[in-house]
Amino acid sequence: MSEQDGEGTDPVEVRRVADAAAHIRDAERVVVLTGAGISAESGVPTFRGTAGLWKSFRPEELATPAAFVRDPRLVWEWYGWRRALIAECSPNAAHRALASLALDRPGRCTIVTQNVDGLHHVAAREVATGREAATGGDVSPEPAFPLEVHGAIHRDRCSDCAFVDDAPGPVDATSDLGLPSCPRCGALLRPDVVWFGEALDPNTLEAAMDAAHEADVCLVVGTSALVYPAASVPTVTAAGGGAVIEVNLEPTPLSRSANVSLLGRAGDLLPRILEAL
Ligand code: BJW
Ligand code: ZN
Repeated sequence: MSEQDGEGTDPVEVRRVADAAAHIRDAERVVVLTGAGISAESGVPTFRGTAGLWKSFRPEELATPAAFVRDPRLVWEWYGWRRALIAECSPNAAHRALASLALDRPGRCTIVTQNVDGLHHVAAREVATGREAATGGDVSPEPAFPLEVHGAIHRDRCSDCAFVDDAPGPVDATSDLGLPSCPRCGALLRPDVVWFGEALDPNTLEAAMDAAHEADVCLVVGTSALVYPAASVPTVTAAGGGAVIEVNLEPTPLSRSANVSLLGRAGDLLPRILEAL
């Protein structure tokens, strides 16, 4: 769609939005895979691309277990900066559209997110609260809570034992003494995220792959689809005969094989797909 066409008037895009909606409408089960692009319009930086985090920071110095062993203060400084940035961000129209989709299909729509920002959770609570106010009845946000396959940045976990908890507050990374330590075993705490070379939580990954396997449609939003095993979610659905719908600003390795590929902002396109259901 060119700018002068105005939103939603490009005939190819209008047809693709309708096709995407038809796939979702006809599906018994839907799995959604989201990546950093869905939170970009909320102000959370993506990883790859011209404005991505990896342009300014080297992943192997910050997002690997070896980096944490080598320089925990540097890693904590980076995560402290990202925690503070994310704390100022709110869900956008794309998060809310997906929360609505999942709340409308309890048990039949699973959101799998690679994001560690927690914005899907916030959107689920907001949309459920809005529905409670409108209906006067109880609406649980739980069906819209995502499987967070790369963890959650607002939690700490022990680098040695199984201790995990919400982070109590900012970390002072200016000295080794300021770094948080485990109340159980004394080892260093680290952010509860999955770094390169680390295994994903097996139960969360199994639930994601089961949802991908059972789904008739996989909706893929705002991911470069480069990082495995999360990038397998759409291929698992496709291998079982399901359709893949992709929403991204630019083409990805998935685009050519996707049944519907929509190029544009998730915050514009997802509400339109939902409206067309
Ligand atoms: C918009 C938009 C808008 C923008 N609207 N769209 C070769 C070498 C080394 C390793 C490997 C290798 N081959 C495979 C591996 C394994 C590796 C991997 O996949 N590497 C590839 C990069 C090659 N994977 C792993 O290491 C994983 N673990 C593993 O495999 O374990 C095996 C094991 C088993 C048993 C024992 C031990 C090990 C773990 C991967 C962990 C990834 N971690 C990170 C950091 C998380 C923590 C943190 O946040 O700090 O996860 S890396 C980073 O990438 C982050 C993301 O979740 C992940 C995916 O990125 P995402 O979400 O796709 O973001 P971008 O930026 O790439 O894309 C954004 C997209 O949005 C773009 O396409 C834009 O166009 C689009 N967009 N604005 C719509 N408004
Ligand atoms: Zn511990």
